[in-house]
Amino acid sequence: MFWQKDIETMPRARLEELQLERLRAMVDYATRNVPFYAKRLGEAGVTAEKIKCLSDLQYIPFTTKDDIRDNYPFGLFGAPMERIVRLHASSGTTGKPTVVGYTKNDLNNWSDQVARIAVAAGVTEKDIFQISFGYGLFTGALGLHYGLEKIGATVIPASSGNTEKQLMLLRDCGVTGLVSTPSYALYMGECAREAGYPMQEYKLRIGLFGSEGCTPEMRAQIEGVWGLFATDNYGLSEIMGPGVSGECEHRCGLHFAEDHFLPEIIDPATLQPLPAGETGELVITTLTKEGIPMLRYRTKDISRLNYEPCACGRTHVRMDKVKGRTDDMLKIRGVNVFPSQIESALVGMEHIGPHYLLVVRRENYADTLEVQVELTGAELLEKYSELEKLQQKIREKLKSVLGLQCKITLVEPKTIERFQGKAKRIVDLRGEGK
Ligand code: DLL
Repeated sequence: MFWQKDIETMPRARLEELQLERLRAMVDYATRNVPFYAKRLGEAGVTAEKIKCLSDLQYIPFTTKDDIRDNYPFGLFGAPMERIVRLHASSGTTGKPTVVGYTKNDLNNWSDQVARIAVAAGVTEKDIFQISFGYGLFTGALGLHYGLEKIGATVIPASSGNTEKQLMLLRDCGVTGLVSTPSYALYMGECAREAGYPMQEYKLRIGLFGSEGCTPEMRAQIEGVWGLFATDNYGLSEIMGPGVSGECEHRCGLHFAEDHFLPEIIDPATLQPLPAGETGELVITTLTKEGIPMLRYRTKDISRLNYEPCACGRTHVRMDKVKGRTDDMLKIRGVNVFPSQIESALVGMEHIGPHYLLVVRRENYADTLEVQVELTGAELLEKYSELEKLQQKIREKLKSVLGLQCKITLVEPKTIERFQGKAKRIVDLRGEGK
């Protein structure tokens, strides 16, 4: 099923023509309306006329989160405030937030982009969706909200928190679709099992999960608990919010809304564009955004682009599930470690739950990685030799996946913190001399 079939299945040659046309217009728009871009592009000698093909994108300077912060709050806006109808801000916890603005056209495009990924996952107007993202400056809740309403689905703006009430709404309203982070969906599942109602009383059939990574192993657990079909969707507030890319029913990569966003992969060390098919940092240029145009925004997310045609008929490029962030990547004794690798190795192992915490320390000038893993039942705590065997098994598995010796700590059920928004799984104590 498609939301905007003509666009989603547009032949690539035509799509690329459209992108080129829009890229030129965007460079012109940014130069005329945003003094920051006028200066940056001027210094780099880039003008709309000089862009002859899509690969000329490489001459445009990058934009970073710091650029947005340095121009706080509205310095990068491309439209005057009377045309801005909504503000959002990023979920970052340090310093000033990055504020983004939307015109009416932006909101209209945004809801279509979200509707596309929802319909691609199988959502119809008959669905009743509970949105368990926090409503507020975060783009997740309102982004999904308007996209789902546009399709005609019923939307319950439950927001995050109060898990008991969430479960009551799911049951009493016959909710068929859930929007949340994958970690919260898993936590709700745990609570639902404990609440004692038969799981058959829940009617959930589709989960639209995003805003944080979710390994296939973790997804299988969520699907197992709820008996639903889950898809992954990606986005970031600096570019729009959710709806930048999302999986179709084949779940073999996230289709990018390429008529609105132009993706590239660069080497984060050399900043050079990488050839198609290589893994690196995702960089995005908005092609239609008026409120806050972004030219070559460095997302810090690690992914790969796949231009092979997809069985669903969509022609828009697929990005791999985000492997991690360049700033999430842990360097432990010279080895690059992504939390997602650890998650894949742990989830599904017998006796342990899907919740974990990574603690990095510096001891005697060497980095150490402690992996805290939660037991599913307390009975094993009594059996010391069994515990040791399990620890050994996890240690060996991680050694073979990461090539690194880790300290494994098994902790009692329900002791690792649960999150209603994005999960925080890393505690890095190296800067604290511990
Ligand atoms: O998280 C937008 C969003 C909301 C996307 C709801 C999907 C669903 P920010 O708060 O600005 O925006 O955070 C953006 O979150 O750069 C990624 O590192 C991460 N992220 C978002 N979606 C995914 C995903 C929203 N599906 C940052 N998989 C991004 C992995 C994701 N990471």
